[in-house]
Amino acid sequence: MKFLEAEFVKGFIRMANDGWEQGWHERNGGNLSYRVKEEEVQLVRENFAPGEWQEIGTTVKGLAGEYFLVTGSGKYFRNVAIAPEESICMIELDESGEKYRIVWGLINGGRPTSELPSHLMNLEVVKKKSDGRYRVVYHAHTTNIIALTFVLPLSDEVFTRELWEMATECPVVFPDGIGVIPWMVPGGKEIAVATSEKMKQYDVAVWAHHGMFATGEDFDLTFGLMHTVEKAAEILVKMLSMRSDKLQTITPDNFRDLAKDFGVTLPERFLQEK
Ligand code: 2HA
Ligand code: ZN
Repeated sequence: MKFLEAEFVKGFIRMANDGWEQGWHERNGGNLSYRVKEEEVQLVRENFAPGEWQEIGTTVKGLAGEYFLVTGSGKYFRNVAIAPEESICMIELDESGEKYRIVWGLINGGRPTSELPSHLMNLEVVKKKSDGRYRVVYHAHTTNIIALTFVLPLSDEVFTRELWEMATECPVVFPDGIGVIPWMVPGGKEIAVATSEKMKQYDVAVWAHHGMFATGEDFDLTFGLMHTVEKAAEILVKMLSMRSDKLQTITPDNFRDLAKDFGVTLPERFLQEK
């Protein structure tokens, strides 16, 4: 099968374009990765032209030998749908989990996303916590979440509770809450370790003054998660722009009732009286 005709490739490209259309990917901002299923690898294997092995910059033993579809470093989400073979690539990891090689894409040269260590360390952690179901990691420069990192305390509890209060669906969509990481230099192992620590517990991590990471089983769930959190952040920004306090809101007991009816568990540490 031609590489670009495979459904998983089409889904990846559509998600990248959806993020561009949301305004989350100025210039080369953001990156996306997908842990490819074994049967999907077989579908497109005839297109592979393996390059040289390169260092990942970290070790991901739990992903050894697997294949990933990832956006390219310095490439623009705006171009993914019109020139995917220049903008994205498929990589293979070696058996030590320390090296990768490009097997398809980036035909005009380039490397996988500058955030490859964060993507792979997150994918390793979420694969483990979900018994292999989670396959997508998405990083976007979501405007309203970034704005909130200047005015809210950078705590998991505050971000989770404030965003939950902004839309009734929020605690159902991200019942585990969200993690927040203080400003760090992007692109390296240190921020990758900090983010993957948060991902053991949450499906969303906020990078202060930078953006967000979201993870999930497939493109719909992961894009939907990013979209829901950012929409809640937009409501909070609007609310705080009108006045600094709330006349009324969703209360801790409202959340407990919601949790019962929707069959989700909401940790009590997010439901403390303020
Ligand atoms: O430019 O978003 O975090 C890509 C990025 C780096
Ligand atoms: Zn970024």
